[in-house]
Amino acid sequence: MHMGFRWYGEGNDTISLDDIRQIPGVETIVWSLHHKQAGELWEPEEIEAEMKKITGLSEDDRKRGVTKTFNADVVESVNVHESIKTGKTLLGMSRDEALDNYIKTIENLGKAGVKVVTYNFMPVFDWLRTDMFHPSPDGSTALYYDAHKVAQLDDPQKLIDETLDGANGLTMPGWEPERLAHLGEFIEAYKGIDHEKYYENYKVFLDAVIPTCEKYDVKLAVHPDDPSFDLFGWPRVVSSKEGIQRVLDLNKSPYNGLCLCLGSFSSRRGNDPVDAVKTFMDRIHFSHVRNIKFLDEAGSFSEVGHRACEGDVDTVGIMKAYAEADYQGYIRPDHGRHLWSENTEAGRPRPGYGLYDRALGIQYLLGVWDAFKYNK
Ligand code: DNO
Repeated sequence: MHMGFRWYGEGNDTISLDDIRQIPGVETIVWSLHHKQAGELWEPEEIEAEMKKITGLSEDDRKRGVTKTFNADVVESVNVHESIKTGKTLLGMSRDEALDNYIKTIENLGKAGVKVVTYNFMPVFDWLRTDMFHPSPDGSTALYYDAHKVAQLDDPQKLIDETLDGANGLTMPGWEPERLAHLGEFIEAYKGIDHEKYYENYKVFLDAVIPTCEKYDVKLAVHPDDPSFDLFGWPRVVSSKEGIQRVLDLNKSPYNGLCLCLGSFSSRRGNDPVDAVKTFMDRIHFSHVRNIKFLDEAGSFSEVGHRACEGDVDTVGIMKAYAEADYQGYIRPDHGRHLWSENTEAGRPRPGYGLYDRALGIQYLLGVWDAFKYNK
């Protein structure tokens, strides 16, 4: 297993590579070209420049005697253009054009040595919460989902505005304001697209992209829908064990795999994360391990620390399953709470992406991993 940490890049993250370097056990920097819009081609020079920053050391580092370096094996994410998800020309781009750019991007990443490319197939936007800095009982703040609030909303625009406001001036992947300015066009395009049609469009995507993944040895890893149920009448199809199985069956290549985020998957009542790890083990290329706590019958939840007893996700069972299978893929903690100096208006990080709780999470996950691994 390779432990990773998501980094948004120099000048775009509140956390430095040097700080991440001091978290014991981190091998992989999970990265992306965050200035790229969905559908854009990633050029070889841009890829190389970013990877060099991640895998190298500065002159100053060397002078201080720093020798620890990272690999840049995992990209999260290359986002999928809405024209691919809907099968229609959108924002001036046809499905074929978007597919060509995706395929060429995979080729360029593979040639540069990237091993795993993460993406999601959620309609219109990425993960959704109703409060980015919700107070927790211990004085920290965390991401929070109020099911009542979402149930009462029929127009997603209000939540989009609130989410962008809550981002603390930092960009959030899948929530690009330029793109979401076209919400009306998306709403039109998704009319009449049910789950069956969405699976069909998904298959077109996989069948187009997977041969290039095989050729350049890049594993494709889909992130479950977050939360794992339909929103605003748009179809979500990576939300349950059956849904995931169906996606894996759409194209049976081992390169069609998962970034199994256990926090997202667990947001749907009845989903069993430990069972999912065991069931899909040979198609899991990357995994996010985190915890949530349900707060009411409607399914509202708050994110909590990574320790199993803090919430409703059995993070011990998850790490046990990975350790017993001697999992060879990548793992990262996800969505830390905001702690200490991060928890002031001035110091706030990108929601869910502070330093301290993810560093604490890594130590917990590695502790559980080591306990099971060495006692096998
Ligand atoms: C949430 C992340 C997601 C994930 C994408 C994958 O914090 O796990 O944004 O990166 O859904 O494309």
